[in-house]
Amino acid sequence: MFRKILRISLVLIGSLIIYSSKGFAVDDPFIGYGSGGYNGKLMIFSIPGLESLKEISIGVDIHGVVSDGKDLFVVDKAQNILFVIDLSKSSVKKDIKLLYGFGPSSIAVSKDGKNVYIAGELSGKVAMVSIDSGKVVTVDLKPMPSSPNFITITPDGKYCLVSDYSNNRVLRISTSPFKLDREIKIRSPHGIAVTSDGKYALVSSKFSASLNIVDIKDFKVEKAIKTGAVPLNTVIDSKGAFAYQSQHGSSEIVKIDLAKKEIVGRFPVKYNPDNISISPDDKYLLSINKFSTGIYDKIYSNISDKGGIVTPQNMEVIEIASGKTIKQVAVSGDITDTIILSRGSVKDASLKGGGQFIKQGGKPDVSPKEGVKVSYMPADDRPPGIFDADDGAIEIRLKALSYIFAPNVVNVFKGDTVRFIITNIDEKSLYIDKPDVVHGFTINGFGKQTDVLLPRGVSAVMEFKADRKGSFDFYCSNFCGPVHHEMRGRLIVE
Ligand SMILES: [Cu+2]
Repeated sequence: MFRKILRISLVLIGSLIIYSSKGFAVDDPFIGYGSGGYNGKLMIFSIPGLESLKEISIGVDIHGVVSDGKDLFVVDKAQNILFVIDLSKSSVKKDIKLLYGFGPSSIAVSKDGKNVYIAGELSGKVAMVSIDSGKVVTVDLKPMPSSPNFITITPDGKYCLVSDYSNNRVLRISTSPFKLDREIKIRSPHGIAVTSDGKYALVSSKFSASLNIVDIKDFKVEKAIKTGAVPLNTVIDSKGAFAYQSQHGSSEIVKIDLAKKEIVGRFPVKYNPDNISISPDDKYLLSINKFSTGIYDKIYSNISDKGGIVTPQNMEVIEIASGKTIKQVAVSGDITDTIILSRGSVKDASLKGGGQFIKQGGKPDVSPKEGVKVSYMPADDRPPGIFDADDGAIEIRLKALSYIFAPNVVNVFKGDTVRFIITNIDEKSLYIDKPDVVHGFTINGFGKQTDVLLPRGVSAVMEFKADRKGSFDFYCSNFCGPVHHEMRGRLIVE
């Protein structure tokens, strides 16, 4: 009798959970899309409820998400591929190979969806890709080396605007003919948003702590507004009245009145936001927060039985009118970019509610591996360098710290078995006293063999064959702080 009652109660509780979670998602008017970074996924979720609707495994390190209203476009920074995703089915319908070593990090799409423009952070190039023919044309951002890591397009489609952190400049590139047109000096530029009338570009300057209002036609800074600490990204509402800028250092979103060109509000977030997006009705802000220190301690606490603390990043939805956080969830991966579309415009019956992002006690979700076994060992305290191991492998003992790899140039021969032993050696300073400052390690061109997380207290070990000659950039693939993008090095296979 008791068992029967228990069983009936469990069924009732179960159906209540399913009912309420389904109802919640159906009620949500918007759908958010996030490129998941190192988990290789496209994450699809409801707004404002932040219920997971679907996750699609696409590649290795997924960045940039834009839409022409029909399709979605994302890039794989580790594999140099542009993916086209059918919005009505939420599935990949086309992939276009970019150049060897291109290292795409950000994308923009023309209004008609015919051309996609891609910033090649690792190669210093910008590409124009014709979606129908798959033809790729590139321009070099001279003088090299340059590091274009953010790109956007003007509403008339005439120009792409690109941030280059290596040369402290923002470039204007004309789309027809596709060539470098003008440049302007802005210190440590990051995200760019363009007003809907196409007059102004709002450029975040990370280390000048400002929002630069750039007149696009004359291509000069009209005004720089001091906003916060380490501003990264900006969005503008649909009426062009207000802009919102994420302050990575001071953990807030700043609201700017564009007519008055002054700050009119501040929304605290937990913690250290990067990408932000706004719902089409201007009611909700979505903040991608890179650190969750103390909020989700029970999730990802140990990456392996050897230890190594990882805590997940999170997404936070703010209701703009009240300034209140209405939902916050832990997320898998390192979400790099997001967009929000209205539910009615997507029309995909395969998107269902009831999904959960991360369960308590869950493990971090990294992209699938090929031809390599990744393991973790207690932190390796031997000096860094390149050594011949007793078993014939080339052993590369690499140290990762904010914001460099040592050594940052690694030479091997084709055919070598390379064994990377990578250790996060960060100690206390700036952000680093947060236990969740975790680096990542991914080699462009060897993405399926690498793409690992590097928490403190353990060393990641991965062994694979260097089966191709060439120069391959490696980079930190998990957001670790203000200079995260600059944490790079090179594997040379001779
Ligand atoms: Cu890092």
